[in-house]
Amino acid sequence: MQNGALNPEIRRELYAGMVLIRKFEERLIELAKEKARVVGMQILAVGQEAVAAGVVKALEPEDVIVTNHRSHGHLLAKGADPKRLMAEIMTKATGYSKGKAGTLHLVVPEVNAIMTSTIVGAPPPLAVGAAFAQQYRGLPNITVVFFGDGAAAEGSVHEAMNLAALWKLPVLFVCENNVWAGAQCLAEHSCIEHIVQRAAAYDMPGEAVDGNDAEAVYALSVRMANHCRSGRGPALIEANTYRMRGHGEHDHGHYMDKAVLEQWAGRCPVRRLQERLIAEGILSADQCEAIDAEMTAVVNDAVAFGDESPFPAPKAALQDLWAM
Ligand SMILES: Cc1ncc(C[n+]2csc(CCOP(=O)(O)OP(=O)(O)O)c2C)c(N)n1
Ligand SMILES: [Mg+2]
Repeated sequence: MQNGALNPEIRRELYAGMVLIRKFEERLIELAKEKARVVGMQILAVGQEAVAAGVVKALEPEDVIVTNHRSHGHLLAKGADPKRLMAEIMTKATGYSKGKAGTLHLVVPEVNAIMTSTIVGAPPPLAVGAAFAQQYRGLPNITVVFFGDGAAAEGSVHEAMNLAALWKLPVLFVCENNVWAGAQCLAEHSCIEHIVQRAAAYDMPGEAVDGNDAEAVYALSVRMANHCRSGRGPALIEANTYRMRGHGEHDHGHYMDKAVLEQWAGRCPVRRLQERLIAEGILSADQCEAIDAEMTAVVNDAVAFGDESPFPAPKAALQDLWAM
């Protein structure tokens, strides 16, 4: 169990982890502009890296994560190999699901990232199932589920919270409140501004956090993960952040207010942590540049690996099928 203390090593790892996610997704922005380079929607979490980095840093390797359509950062933070992740996003045979899942159905069982469901509201019930298995088997692990502010309005999420609380399941619900659900903002579909208020209805602890502050997210996540691990049932974190791009790269977000976007750009989680670590002498500017170069190289290698890999053979469509 971690104690949540922010030692220099953890702080540097939080920073490096966010830089990797940012570089990986910035490259996807470029690739999405190229015809047929990446297939399907590219749904990115640029500007939301602190949530992925901070929450996952609080976990043990055997802890499970279940995620949604905005999943790249969660999976990279959990330890997915950037090469195989990029290959899957490029639908190549060397990807995690042999190129059959693509970006929207990513799974990385090796790191216990067992499911990405793009059905809005589906991940929480799946997480309840995974947590039930952990409890039933007497495992010391927890399941974390990431879902959006839009998903929070789905009935399935309420059922999942109720059952998890009733059965005291080790589920950490993480609502990544980025204010938007497609082209709809929170005020249009929710009578409350803060999803965390819902925790009381299920008799579980709930706390909101600045979702653009990786260190704050980490500290709260350790506390909440320890609660879930102790057998006292689920907990809810609301990480307040902002969607900095359209819903996906196909969406130019014309309905978003540029002034608000600019305000949030000023709270970039990567730059904020960089400035803090430099000011406190935890990292030098040169070390930050070295991390930048290292992560750029990791992403370059991932793209090269994807480019060099073949598409799945047509006959692969008939393999790995499961029928009752
Ligand atoms: C059941 C269902 N309804 C609608 C959609 C279409 N859809 C995909 S993502 C999305 C918005 C989800 O918003 P939120 O949960 O806040 O996540 P965010 O996209 O902001 O990360 C919608 C409506 C879907 N995939 N599944
Ligand atoms: Mg949202």
